[in-house]
Amino acid sequence: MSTDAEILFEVQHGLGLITLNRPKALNALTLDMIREMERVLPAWEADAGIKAVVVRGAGGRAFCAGGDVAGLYREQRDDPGGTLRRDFFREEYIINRRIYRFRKPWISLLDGIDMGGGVGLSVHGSHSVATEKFLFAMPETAIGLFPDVGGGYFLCRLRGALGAFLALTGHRLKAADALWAGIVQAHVPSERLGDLVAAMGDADLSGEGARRKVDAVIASFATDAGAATLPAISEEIDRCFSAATLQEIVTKLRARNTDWANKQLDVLAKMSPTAMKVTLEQLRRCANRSFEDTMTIEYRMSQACMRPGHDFYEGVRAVLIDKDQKPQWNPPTVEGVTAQMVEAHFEPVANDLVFE
Ligand code: QUE
Repeated sequence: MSTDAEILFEVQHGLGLITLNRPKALNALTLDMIREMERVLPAWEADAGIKAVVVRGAGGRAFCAGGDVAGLYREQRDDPGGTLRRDFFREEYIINRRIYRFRKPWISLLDGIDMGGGVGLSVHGSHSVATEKFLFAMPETAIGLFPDVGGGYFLCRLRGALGAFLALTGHRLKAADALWAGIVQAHVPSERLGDLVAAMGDADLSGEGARRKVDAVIASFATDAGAATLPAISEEIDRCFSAATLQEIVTKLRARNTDWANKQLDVLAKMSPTAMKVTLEQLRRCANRSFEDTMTIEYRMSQACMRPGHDFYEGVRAVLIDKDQKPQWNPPTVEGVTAQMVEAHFEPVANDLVFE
């Protein structure tokens, strides 16, 4: 096994161990990494010698910062006829669904940044463990995208309007808040993760109760994550972010005129107006849908975001390429985003992603 590969696969003590290995890019997910997972995971799921999958990030800073959106940007610029923008989202969402439906424990060790595409590799599995270095966000509206990788599934299932709040603002959560939200199941100190994996390798995880057995092993390493901050703002979040339209959310935040509400208005003012309206419509359409239906909707949305001139390219340029942090959104205001522009993100595409 070469250790300069972007993703590493090992089998140890009956555990399938995946290491995302692009530490300089915070382990951002490439199509090659996705394809390697799709090559290995069906075999691991069928292999009676593998009792669970453990996934982690190399380098000590990140689990996974997201999808390789810079790669998508470069293709649009240098190779407009390329197929990466078509294939990347399709194959990524197929992996997200494979994790959601995986018939063995899927245990994510979240020892650092877990954002966007990283969340899609962790939150749909059976167990997510966060350390003191854990940092969660769905930050896509900052780059003109929407919270994909099944954001339409798990965000809709968070309490109250928390999902809409996280999706629109990209608000970051540490372990205590992620526990409170139900996004992770335990806090374990970073220095204990090696022992946790060893204990998982020693454990008998066979049979029906595998999930509970993994719960017990993780619980034996779990420590207090400290105080959560979300409980104190939960009522305010629900009051403002449960409104049906972006304009109403903004109106409610303005009417509050608290430090917290004004801060949220400042945050929203930086995000793509199109992406925010599309995201609210995503959450509305995905509510109470199956995982598979959600991914079909999100695939259509992803392809709309890849069309030339979409805010996505301007967002990636401003945040990751030129790093000027000054995207020029088009349209520049929420009022300029028409219903027709939003609707265009939900229309069927030529190569629709449909699960039987
Ligand atoms: C929104 C995003 C992403 C982002 C920043 C945003 C995202 C993503 C990255 C990222 C970060 C560091 C890297 C890298 C990519 O940043 O999805 O290659 O080294 O992958 O505001 O959605």
